[in-house]
Amino acid sequence: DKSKSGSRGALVVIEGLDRCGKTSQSSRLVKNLDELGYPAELFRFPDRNTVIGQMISSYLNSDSQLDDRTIHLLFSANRWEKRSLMESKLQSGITLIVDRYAYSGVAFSSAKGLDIEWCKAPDMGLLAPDLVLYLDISPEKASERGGYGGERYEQLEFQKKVAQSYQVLQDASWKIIDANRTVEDVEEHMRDIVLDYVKTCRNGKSLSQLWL
Ligand code: FDM
Repeated sequence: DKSKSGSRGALVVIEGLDRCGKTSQSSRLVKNLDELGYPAELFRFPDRNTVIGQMISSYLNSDSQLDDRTIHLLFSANRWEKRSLMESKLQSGITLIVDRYAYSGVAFSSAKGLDIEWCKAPDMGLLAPDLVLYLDISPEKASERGGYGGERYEQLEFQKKVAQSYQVLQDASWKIIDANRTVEDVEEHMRDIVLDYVKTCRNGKSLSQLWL
């Protein structure tokens, strides 16, 4: 029974380097789950629609300058401001597909040289994902995909450091997806994995907190 009452949705995070295909795969995943009768919604961080999100957006476009710790805390605050909304959606049975999360926060800031434990601290206590899908592609290959846009972090040397930082963050909730395959192959693979988790969460797996 797909509309089982009282059962929660799954919290699924999609991570990876810029140009790995995260954003289009996240939308396809939401559509696929919906079509199979499992309600799903897309979240994306940074969420540029809030006041904090607008400060982040202006920083990413280089319209403003902020020191590394300040922008790190804004990215984290941008997740905290969505926490209760996310929790209520999950509790109402909606699966959330989240395009970037705290792992991006730590990977990008620690790639600048900030201490990793310092980077993790502000995100401790956010909702922990049931599953993290890491779309794995080499920094070189990502940079060839239609080229980078003009945003602050879209440079090969920096993306190489981000890839190394991501490696340190992997834990038991991660699955590595080979993102070098066709869009359709990646889509199908992700859908199958996520369906498993959606079913597990419906059967009563409880929500936990990140990095505590
Ligand atoms: N980014 C994203 C961070 O540096 N920290 C964060 O916490 C998050 C969520 O912002 F370069 C970086 C990653 C990326 C940039 O992301 C904007 P999108 O996915 O291109 O909007």
